[in-house]
Amino acid sequence: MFAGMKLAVAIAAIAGLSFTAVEIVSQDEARAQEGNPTITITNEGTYYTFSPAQLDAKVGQPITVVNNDRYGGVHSVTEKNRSFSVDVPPQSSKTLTVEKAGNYQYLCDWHTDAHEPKYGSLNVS
Ligand SMILES: [Cu+2]
Repeated sequence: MFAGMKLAVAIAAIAGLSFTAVEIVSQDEARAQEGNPTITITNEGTYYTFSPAQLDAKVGQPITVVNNDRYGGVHSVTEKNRSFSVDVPPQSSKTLTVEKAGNYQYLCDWHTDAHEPKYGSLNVS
């Protein structure tokens, strides 16, 4: 086998392996999100967003709050009447659980007017 051909085979093998690895990670993430309701905070233009804007969860079920703010800000998920609140440092996630059923509106305590929409909705049943 020529050296060039060996290199091509090696590159193809590495590319194949990394493709498989990426595939496994994304399936795990999909499975994690299925069983675990997740609120993701991101930047969209000049505003921050809570995604999804409306989320369903069960009483006592862990809700993951992911802070993907690429500018490195701390954000929170704070219920309008402060029945629950969690601060999430940049590029990390925290778990929130709500122990009482209800339809809650929450905002970010750090930037009350910089999230669009201002309130996210969390329906706990
Ligand atoms: Cu914020």
